[in-house]
Amino acid sequence: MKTRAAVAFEAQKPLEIVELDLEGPKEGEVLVEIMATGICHTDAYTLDGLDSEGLFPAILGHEGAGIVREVGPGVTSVKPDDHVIPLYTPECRQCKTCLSQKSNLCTSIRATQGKGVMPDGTSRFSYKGETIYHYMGCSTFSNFTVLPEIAVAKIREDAPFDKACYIGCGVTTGVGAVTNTAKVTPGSNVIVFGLGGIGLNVIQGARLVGADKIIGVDINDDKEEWGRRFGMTHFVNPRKIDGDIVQHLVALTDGGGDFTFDCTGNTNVMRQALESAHRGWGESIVIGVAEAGKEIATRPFQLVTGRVWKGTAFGGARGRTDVPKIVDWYMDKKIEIDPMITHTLSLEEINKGFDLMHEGKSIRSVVVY
Ligand code: NAD
Ligand code: AHE
Ligand code: ZN
Repeated sequence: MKTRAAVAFEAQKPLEIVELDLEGPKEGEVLVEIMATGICHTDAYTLDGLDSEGLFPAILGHEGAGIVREVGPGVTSVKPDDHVIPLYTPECRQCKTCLSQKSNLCTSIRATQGKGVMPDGTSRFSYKGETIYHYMGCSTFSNFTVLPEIAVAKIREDAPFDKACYIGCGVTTGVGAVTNTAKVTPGSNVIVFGLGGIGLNVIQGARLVGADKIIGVDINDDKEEWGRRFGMTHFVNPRKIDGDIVQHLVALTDGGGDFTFDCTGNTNVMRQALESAHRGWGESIVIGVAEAGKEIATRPFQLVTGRVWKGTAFGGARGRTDVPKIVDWYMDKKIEIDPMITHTLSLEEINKGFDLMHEGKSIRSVVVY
């Protein structure tokens, strides 16, 4: 069949809207009509050529919601007309990691996913006979995409696609980092570095679990109002304080944050986040994705004196199990999504979504097909 998609033909070039060829679902796969997709900073990072796994030409996008239109042989867990969210972290329920119940990092298809192909080693997308790679197993910047059955979460049908798509990455990552990874306890002091599409969800997650001080740190003053809107109690712009940001935050929290989160992807900020965690017990969670070749550093003394450095992917969520629950939280108004979707665009306008993100003018842009 044909599908309309925004294709990343090369790094650092705008996406091009073209009609391309899509093969139907094979065994264990489903064809999904994507109804809406968010644009996450990770899409921009890959398009900018900063992803060590980045492949071109590819169809980016990993934050979508849509409808199953066809299923391949052997598919049992979803059927045509089901509403689904694609999962870049699938849940096979059979691999060592899924069975361990210790992590959400299902390994069953990770190797082929990182190579831009389906589990059988081939791509379903082509343009003028040339292979186009899948991205993060999702490729939601295409109106139709093919996904492994284990990489879709069935969701309730009354959830609006243009909001539910954000649960495909940003919402789940931010809220889940608080509830699943850090397990933030009521009354904790929390410090969030980077108040974008992820950081604001960490803030609303911290509010949800009853954190005490919720301190937001961002170099963009416009983010103060956004942070306060979702529960932030204090705002710090590191460029506007006298002296060192870590000392400033340690003083503000009487010793450091019980939990700190990096939502910037900047390795210097990751160090600041670790070092502003409380001596003896503070935990710092890396959410941001750093560009290829970057490394983190700190004095080992920071860990010797009890701070814990952790990371999280997709907020530690087991997609098929947890994503439908997060959709319920949204529909039951336990968490907010609508105000964070600052821009709704057509597929033709998708490059504007990337510009708005780079200019710090959007929280989330959503493309509606
Ligand atoms: P975004 O562009 O919406 O937000 C980033 C924010 O960080 C902006 O508000 C920006 O002003 C702020 N910032 C930049 N440099 C800063 C600095 N030095 N100090 C303080 N603030 C600074 O991006 P996003 O969509 O929120 O994504 C944030 C990061 O999370 C990215 O690295 C993205 O790739 C990553 N991410 C990771 C996961 C995961 O599963 N681990 C999931 C989604 C996104
Ligand atoms: N491809 C990069 C790694 C990128 C990365 O860490 N991705 C996160 C999700 S970001 C969503 O916006 C993730 O899920 N990581 C776990 C995984 O298995 O990819 C690189 O460095 O090669
Ligand atoms: Zn993302």
